[in-house]
Amino acid sequence: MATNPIPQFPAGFLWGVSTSAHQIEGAAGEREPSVWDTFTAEPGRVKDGSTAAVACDHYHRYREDVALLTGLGVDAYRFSISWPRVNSPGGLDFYDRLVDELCAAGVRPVPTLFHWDLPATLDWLERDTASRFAEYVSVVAGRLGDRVKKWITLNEPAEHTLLGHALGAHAPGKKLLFDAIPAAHHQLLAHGLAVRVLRAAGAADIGIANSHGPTWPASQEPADVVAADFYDLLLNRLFADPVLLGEYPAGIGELMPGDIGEDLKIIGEPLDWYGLNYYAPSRVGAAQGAEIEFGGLTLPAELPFSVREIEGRPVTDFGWPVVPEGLTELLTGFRDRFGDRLPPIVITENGCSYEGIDDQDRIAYLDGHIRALHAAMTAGVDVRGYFVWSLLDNFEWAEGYERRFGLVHVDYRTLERTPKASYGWFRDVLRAQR
Ligand code: GBH
Repeated sequence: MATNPIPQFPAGFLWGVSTSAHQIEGAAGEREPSVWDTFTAEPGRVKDGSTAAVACDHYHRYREDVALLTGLGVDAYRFSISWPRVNSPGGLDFYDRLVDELCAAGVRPVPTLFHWDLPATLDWLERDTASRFAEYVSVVAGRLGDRVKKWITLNEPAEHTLLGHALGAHAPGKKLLFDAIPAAHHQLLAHGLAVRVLRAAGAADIGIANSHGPTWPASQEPADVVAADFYDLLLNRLFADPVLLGEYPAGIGELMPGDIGEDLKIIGEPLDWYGLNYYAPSRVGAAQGAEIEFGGLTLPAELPFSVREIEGRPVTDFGWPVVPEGLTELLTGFRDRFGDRLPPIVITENGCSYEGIDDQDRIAYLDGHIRALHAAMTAGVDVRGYFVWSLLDNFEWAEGYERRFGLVHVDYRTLERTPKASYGWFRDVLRAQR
């Protein structure tokens, strides 16, 4: 591990950690069901057969978790608000208490309004879900807007579309391949409507958390280059272009439901900042005409690309390669592509899964990525914050509890929290920045 100190970031740079409601809260009986409750109840959907009924029991232990944030010394905490909980009696009271606790601790609350736990009665393939979302956002903003200043509309509509609606690996478990595209459009529309609702409620610090990574062609063979470009279109441009430019990339608009001209104006509402979740780049080549197992997923043979291994790199427990300079490339690439249409960036997630409490691998991962971020800033990219995924080990979706992303270890029998070596390391990094 590098021993030279991490370079100094500008004053006011926002340091934080992230979580999401379904992954940590538990107390599933105290809210309406979400699509994830329905999905995890079906046998074989989650690798270890677990559900998030209890998870980290954060719903009952949030005070202890806020104390962990204070101990860490972060400026901000990114969490998500569960829409099914807000729909339930007393649900909004929980977020009210959490926000109060954070404010009292001097930690800025940064809620995400949707992180994949859609109420079980709703469906992103229905356009009306976007309007329902706007109504829900208005209720939340009305209650929390006096204390919450920084808002995130959606988390990773790309993953929620791809994994949840195209491949069936996540809730709601639909395997529609390209027929999943309307679910992307309706989430993006929900994003734009939410921006308008938040603006009307006086919010002036609004972003989205989109998942992005550089796409590297497997070779310079035309078939590989074309396939990689298509993958980049689906995972990166399909979700960045409408938000930042108010238009879909060429070739995609035609797949969208109906006349979307007005929708694009809504989706392209200007943002105060753009959130990027970065984990790893992807190496992509031509389709191989067969199913492939990759990164915990089974990719069907019908896809017009194949995802390949990035060789010669350490990998996390999840099998994802560790490529810190991919973050520099991603950031400079965004700056070059979007120019003055790009608002300031915040890294809303970055992290890795490793076992163990003496997690030197996680320290090395974070150290490398924070330096790579600094390099992008030195190259002129305007980045205003960095959030580690995640504060706690938690329910890692289809992987259940087997993947541990936390700076804090959670014993799922006793629910005891134990700070890992990386927690102490990050605390010291933050102290050195003051
Ligand atoms: C995020 O998704 C989620 O927002 C969060 O809830 C989740 O817990 C966290 O990340 C960890 O998974 O196989 O090398 O090509 C992350 C989406 C999709 C990013 C798969 C990395 C594959 C890397 N991820 N992608 S690789």
